Amino acid sequence: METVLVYAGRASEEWCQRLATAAPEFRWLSDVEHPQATAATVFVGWNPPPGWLAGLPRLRLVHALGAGVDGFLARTDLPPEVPVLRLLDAGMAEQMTEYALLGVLMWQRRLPLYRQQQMQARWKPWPPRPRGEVRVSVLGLGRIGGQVATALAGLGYRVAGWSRSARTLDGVATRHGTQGLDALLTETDVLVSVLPSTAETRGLLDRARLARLPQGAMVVSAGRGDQLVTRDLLALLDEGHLAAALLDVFETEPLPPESPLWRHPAVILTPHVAALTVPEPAVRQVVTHLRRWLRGETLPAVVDRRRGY
Ligand code: NDP
Ligand code: OXD
Repeated sequence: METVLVYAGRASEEWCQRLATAAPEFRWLSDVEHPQATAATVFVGWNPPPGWLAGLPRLRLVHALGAGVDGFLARTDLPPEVPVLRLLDAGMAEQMTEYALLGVLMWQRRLPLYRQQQMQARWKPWPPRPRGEVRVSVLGLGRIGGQVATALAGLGYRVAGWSRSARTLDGVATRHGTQGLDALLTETDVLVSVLPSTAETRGLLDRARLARLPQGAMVVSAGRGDQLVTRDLLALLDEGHLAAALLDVFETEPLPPESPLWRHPAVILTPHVAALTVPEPAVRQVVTHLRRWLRGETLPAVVDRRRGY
């Protein structure tokens, strides 16, 4: 019987019980002090404390309880030969679509401008912006971003998308590569980033790229915070080139109290909640993946460590 160690902070025991109920053929443990813990061959969880995985000498597989694995790949206690699996959508794409839509509607219905007018007690209506004229660009067209882009296109927005390799998506004008990005930015009213954090995406949205967005554009950042250069974003907001930003992810989380983002009038921020892990589909997926792994079958959720996602 394979032993699986589970860690999810204060929710470790709850996750452990859910997983044990769904797959009793594994021995599930959430207590690292348990005498059997060092026998664990599999780790399932999120953000274990630094050094934690070094206590598992027989570790052969890691399954993240999330979609982005940059945190796992940056660890020094995770041997490079141990495969890392991740969640594939598992209920997160729908939430991310809602989050993106929130940003798109803010821009479409001119909420940042009406907010400014409200502060000045100014009553001034503006003409409507038809959906078909709102240009939304989604960066990252994977399990989550792909669904965000097609859902927004289905609602009637003019959607473009960007990925590393060439992709085809119904109703979405797709581009890839650096040149593809530069061209796409000039035709974007609302930029939605759902990219993973990798060596290639870190610092991607800097002043030069953000300045390519048309005057008055808006940024929605929900992939990883290190893609967006905060000081460049703030400068472009202060200069009035960008209208607003809806931010869910940050280079340092929790966002430090001294960050100017907290109090900037054109920024709305949320504490990394754009798409939370949903227990039922996540448990189903983890169990399916572990059973396939046990049978020696091909796994669809293995992270490519060289690519970084
Ligand atoms: P996927 O791995 O399925 O998709 C990643 C997408 O990003 C792919 O389309 C990929 O291109 C593209 N991409 C990666 N690197 C580059 C690059 N250098 N240039 C252009 N495109 C690139 O990931 P998911 O869709 O499952 O998740 C995406 C990210 O969303 C996660 O990594 C995580 O960081 C974030 N996330 C945030 C949450 C939140 O609550 N804020 C919740 C869940 C996830 P290609 O198609 O060519 O491979
Ligand atoms: C994830 C996240 O990657 O929560 O799942 O950001």
